Amino acid sequence: MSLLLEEEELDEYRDGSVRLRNPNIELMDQDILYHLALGSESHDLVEMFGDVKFVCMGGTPKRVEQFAHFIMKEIGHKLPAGTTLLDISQYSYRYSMYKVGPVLSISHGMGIPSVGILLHEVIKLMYHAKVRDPIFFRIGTCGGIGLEGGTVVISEEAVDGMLKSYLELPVLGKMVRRPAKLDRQLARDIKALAHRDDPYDTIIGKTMCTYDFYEGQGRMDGAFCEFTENDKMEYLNKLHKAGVVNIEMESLSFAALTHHAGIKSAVVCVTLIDRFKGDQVLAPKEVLDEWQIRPQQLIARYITRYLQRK
Ligand code: R2B
Ligand code: URA
Repeated sequence: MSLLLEEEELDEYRDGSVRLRNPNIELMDQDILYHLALGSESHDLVEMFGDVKFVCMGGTPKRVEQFAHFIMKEIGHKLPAGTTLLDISQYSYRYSMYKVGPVLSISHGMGIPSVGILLHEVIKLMYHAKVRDPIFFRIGTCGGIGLEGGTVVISEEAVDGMLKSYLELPVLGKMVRRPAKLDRQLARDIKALAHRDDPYDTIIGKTMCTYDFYEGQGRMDGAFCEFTENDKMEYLNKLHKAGVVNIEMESLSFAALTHHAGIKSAVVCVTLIDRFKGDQVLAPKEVLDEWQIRPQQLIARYITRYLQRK
């Protein structure tokens, strides 16, 4: 039997604190956030993270380090004299995490399992640190469908490779489904920050999230391919007709787990390729690097405006 979890009542969380939905955690003597190299007893998580408002995730350690430096400049955050930005999770050898005032910048690796493990631990981190109303962003890359490389896509919802808008996870031998919902108002607010004279488009659309980069995304250049060019184009056209504008590998879990925790979230990715035109990512490295700054700039604008309003 599959279980679609109902819309939950929010009453007990009106103060904005993060909903864990796990009665076991508060009964534990300590909670080790293993993949972050942090623990609820070994670290003063309220002191270290209590002022966090924004959690920004990206695929690679390098990109999130760059984002941390970039956001530091944008919000005018000053580090104590003689200190530099530190990878807080360096000894996990799994994920990288940087803190710049109210902003956490964390790498999530590739794919649903990797981002899912991280989200469990970061959501618990928010809970232990008593953070209220955090906003989570995924800042990433994707393939576009009928979009030029360098286009910025803000996801309105995430669907899987079968166009289903929920995450499915086998738990104790039963399939658990969680709706992959993103905050539509947040998506519109981010879109409103795109500049009219930006030399690229910024759009809102549906995002397909896959379990694989090659066959799962209809690529013909993996180690295996058992379909034809026609089959592929038929599938991409079907996606396009269904309103899917981009393809990546984390949004389904990101949307489902943040929604389940009652956390506002958005996914903003830049396209590296138009999948109607090919499978291989051919743009030169300098071009790819410039494109990847675009979603960072948009989120930085959101964060800066938000902090100015405070
Ligand atoms: C986008 O890029 C990665 C694959 O190259 C994957 O993490 C994703 O979602
Ligand atoms: N990331 C993906 O998952 N797919 C692409 O085509 C490009 C980046």
